[in-house]
Amino acid sequence: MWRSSVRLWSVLAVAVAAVGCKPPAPAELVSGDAAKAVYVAPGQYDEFYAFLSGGFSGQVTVYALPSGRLLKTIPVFSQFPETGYGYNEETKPMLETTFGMIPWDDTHHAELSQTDAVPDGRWLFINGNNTPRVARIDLTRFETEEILQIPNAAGGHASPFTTGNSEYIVSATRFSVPIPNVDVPIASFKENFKGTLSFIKADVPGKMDIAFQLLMPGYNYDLGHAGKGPSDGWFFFTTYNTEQAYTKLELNASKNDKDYIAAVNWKLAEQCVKDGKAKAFPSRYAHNYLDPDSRMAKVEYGTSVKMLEPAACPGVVYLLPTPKSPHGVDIDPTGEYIVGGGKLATVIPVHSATKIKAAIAAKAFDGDIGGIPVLKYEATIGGEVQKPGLGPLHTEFDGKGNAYTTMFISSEVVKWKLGTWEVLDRAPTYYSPGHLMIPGGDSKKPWGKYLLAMNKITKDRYLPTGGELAQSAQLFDISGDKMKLLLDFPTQGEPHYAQALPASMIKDKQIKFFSLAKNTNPWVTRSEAEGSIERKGKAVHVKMIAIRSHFAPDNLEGVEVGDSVYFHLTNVEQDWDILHGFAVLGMTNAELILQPGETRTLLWVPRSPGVYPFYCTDFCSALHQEMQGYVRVSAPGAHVPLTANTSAKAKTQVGRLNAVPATPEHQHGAAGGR
Ligand code: K7E
Ligand code: CUA
Repeated sequence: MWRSSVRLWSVLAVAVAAVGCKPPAPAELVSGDAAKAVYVAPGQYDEFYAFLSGGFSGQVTVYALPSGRLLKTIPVFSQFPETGYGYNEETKPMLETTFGMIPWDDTHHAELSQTDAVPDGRWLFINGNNTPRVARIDLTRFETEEILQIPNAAGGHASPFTTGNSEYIVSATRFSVPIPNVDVPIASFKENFKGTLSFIKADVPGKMDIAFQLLMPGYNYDLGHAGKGPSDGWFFFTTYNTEQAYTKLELNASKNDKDYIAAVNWKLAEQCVKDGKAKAFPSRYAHNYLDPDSRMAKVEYGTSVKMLEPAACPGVVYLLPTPKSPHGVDIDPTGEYIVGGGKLATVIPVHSATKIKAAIAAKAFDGDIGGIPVLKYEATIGGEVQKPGLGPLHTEFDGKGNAYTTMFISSEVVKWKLGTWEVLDRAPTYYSPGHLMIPGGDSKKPWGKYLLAMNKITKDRYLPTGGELAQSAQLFDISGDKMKLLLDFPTQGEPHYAQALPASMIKDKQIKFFSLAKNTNPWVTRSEAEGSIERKGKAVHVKMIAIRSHFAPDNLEGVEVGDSVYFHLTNVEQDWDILHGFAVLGMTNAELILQPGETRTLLWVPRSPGVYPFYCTDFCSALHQEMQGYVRVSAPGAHVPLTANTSAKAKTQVGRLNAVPATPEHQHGAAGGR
């Protein structure tokens, strides 16, 4: 959600008051065949997967379109009880940062990986907005596999937009801060505060890293998009607060008639970095990676980044004046047009890639800022959409020469024509849309059949649910000349951006289970005979299997109050969708959920003597309710023999003190610099 000026908010307040009293959309607004258009009969599949940012939930939600059915939540920057992400020892390291473990962040922009500027179905990227991070989600597992922290940044909002072959994804600092971040007076903003634009190597799983950072003037950076076609090799970022205000921004950052879109020549930046023009800049940041075989996450810390100053690489960045506090910057499928979403502007300004290049060649400059040339507005502007509506934010494209822009204040989606700039159609939304999404709508080849508007206000759209109402998305058919509203559906968290692709691209690539043979978790238990209980000082390690419909071992004795009990469970099923759960009475770190073939570990420190039952929490068979066991906990020093009722072979290992592999915690603590 973007922040805006007092004026805007007062306009908004009026707008909201007005829309707030509106009755629900009259039936005529939805044409007779709308229900049929979104009805997916039982047993049928939808046409698209849509990945919605969960906003302040820190997650990604997966919906099917056109039905609007929720398929899954993918946890990314927040712990998630449905999968145990961030609770079990294997995935806790995913949430590690240089500030410690952060169990909750805010996600804004889902971004599919691309090949030749078209979504390719390999990965989905998403940003952590508060403590700047980017994540990679693997689309064969629907699981977060990698998270990289961005140093020298605060608020990773213009993120994680991708270059055409996902060579890089980017993250721009939202807030300028002292870089390095040291103790200075806030009033020294103009001297000491800077922004950074980070380019992140993203095309090799496990190897995400900061390729370089570009040091920028102390503005706020908002959104970005990569060029393509004639703008290939360039990356565009919106700025606001070019006033460099540090207090009462809603007033003080809305004074300038124009702010800038920063055009970064990333291929030149790459060359300058290769030529040694970037300086090593000591920086600490976490890189977390979930190995697909062991299914264990590890943290490594980076110690330095390459910082490129524009002065050291002339031509690497230009500023394009753009009215007014621009939010989105969106590039049309041909790559010729760069659309600014000037949220306080009265027009939608569109820069032309051809004109930008000509203006650079002709040095059509209006001075410079800290050595960064400012191009003349008239020299780069390709056109303006007149009277588009109020509060333009974000634009996507249908691949047929049309653009669609959300109007936050006038609560509508406006369709307009690229090149002639004429407004073709308007469709009301309910209410105050932020982002909109057309499958592939920011790429070279949009699948321009549907448009999803993600709205900020839902009063009167659904059955009320207390002080907070369901979040909302609205689906439009855009296959004809006029947009047709098809469906409202509720969403989780606050959806900002989303991306979608045809289901056929990834549905047959889904893994069905994890191979037990390939499971390299040091605590894997592949058969009942391998189950065991072992003590090493105060640590007790239990190796246990789960299978329909029992745990083995299922009776444990010899545990003492104050022990650190590690339950290492392996689900030995090798069959699609057969999960088991594991929960122990009084266990403070909650539960485990185990996908077939994987090992998961839970740490439990019992606080009082007694006998504690455990059971399976995922209904797995007719005898699921029989899937249970007991742990006996004795007083410290009671010396009850350590036993587990598995096979004879397993019992011979009971009490063994040596040759205990490191716990996941030890491993992650031992991870060094890189
Ligand atoms: Cu417009 Cu964070 Cu992309 Cu919200 S942002 S809407
Ligand atoms: Cu295993 Cu229920």
